[in-house]
Amino acid sequence: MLEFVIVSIMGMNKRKITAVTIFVTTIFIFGASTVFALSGATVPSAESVLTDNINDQPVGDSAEATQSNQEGAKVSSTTAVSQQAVDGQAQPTVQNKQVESGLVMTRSGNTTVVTDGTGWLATFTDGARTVSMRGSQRTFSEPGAVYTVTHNVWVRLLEAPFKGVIDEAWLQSKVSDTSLDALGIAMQYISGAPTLTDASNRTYASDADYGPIGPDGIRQEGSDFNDYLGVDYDYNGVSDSYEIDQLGALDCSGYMRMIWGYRLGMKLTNQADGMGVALPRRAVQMYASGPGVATIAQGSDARANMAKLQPGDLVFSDASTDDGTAIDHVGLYLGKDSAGNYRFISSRKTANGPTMSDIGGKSVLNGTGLYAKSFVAARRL
Ligand SMILES: [Ca+2]
Ligand SMILES: [Ca+2]
Ligand SMILES: [Ca+2]
Repeated sequence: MLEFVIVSIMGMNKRKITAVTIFVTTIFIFGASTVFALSGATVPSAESVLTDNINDQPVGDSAEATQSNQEGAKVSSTTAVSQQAVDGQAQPTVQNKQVESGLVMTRSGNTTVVTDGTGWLATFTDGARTVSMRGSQRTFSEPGAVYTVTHNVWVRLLEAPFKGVIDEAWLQSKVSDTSLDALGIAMQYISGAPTLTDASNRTYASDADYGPIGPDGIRQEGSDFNDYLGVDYDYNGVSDSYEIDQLGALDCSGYMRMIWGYRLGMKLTNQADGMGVALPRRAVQMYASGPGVATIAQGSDARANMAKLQPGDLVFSDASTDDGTAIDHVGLYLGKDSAGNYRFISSRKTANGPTMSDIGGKSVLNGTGLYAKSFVAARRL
């Protein structure tokens, strides 16, 4: 790891050296295996998290995307844009340009890929707020994990779903941003993660449980982000009280709401229908009506489309027959692991919380494990 960092510094400009230096310091202090569970991140207060109305339902549309190659020749193509996330106001127009910064934008399907002199820099997806971008190389691991995930992809959130126009100032600011991204935040809840508290001494990250053990001896679902925090949460005037026996616990969908909602500020709802703008409580609802776009649609051959996945995508499984063929599990795709498998992280009963290890089923989408066989869909928020 150290060798990599030194090589990187030699090839970087001054601003990036600063970012990498911070990274190196973190490694020295904490060790590479848990570094991503430890760095600081913005922690909103419960009151500051969005509780807006979500009755401004977006209007579906499809739009014409225009692109040109580096030489300036115009190429037009029709691009299907998410019906949920595009409000029909703006027509996506991507103008490839050899800008001052040397960035080149290229349309590919429903994505816009940005490259610079070094190569791939970022990928924007029509209708999605998440942007994957190049950053320092990281290794995701947890105590006892046999397989790790190493790559240089960081996942950032746009203020609004992407409509085809790249804000270069935003992109530049995020490329040099060393604050924790969605993947880094996700690692703050794994086994062995340290307890982190906010200004009011409330624990906002730690080795999370899945839920309390029920009368049947099995860990119970039902632990949402506010149960973990021990705070009542207001949804447009309707308060959801926390349950004291679920303090410090996150079930699979509660874990996603903690990462994307409480920590990153995405809208949350207590309604079954997220209307494409808010993250509902349950996995099945997140897939059906959460923000962003379904990058792998339920009903398609999900396993044949795994190559479409990007780190940060929500991945859904129908792992239990208790609810029939409904989606019943959600995880976060991390990337290809050290064995070349499509590895994700999710909160589950057997592991008593979030894990990227093969506890209670392999945390991979390919192969013959429980979650591989039951993998049915993906959504990019
Ligand atoms: Ca609860
Ligand atoms: Ca099911
Ligand atoms: Ca745990």
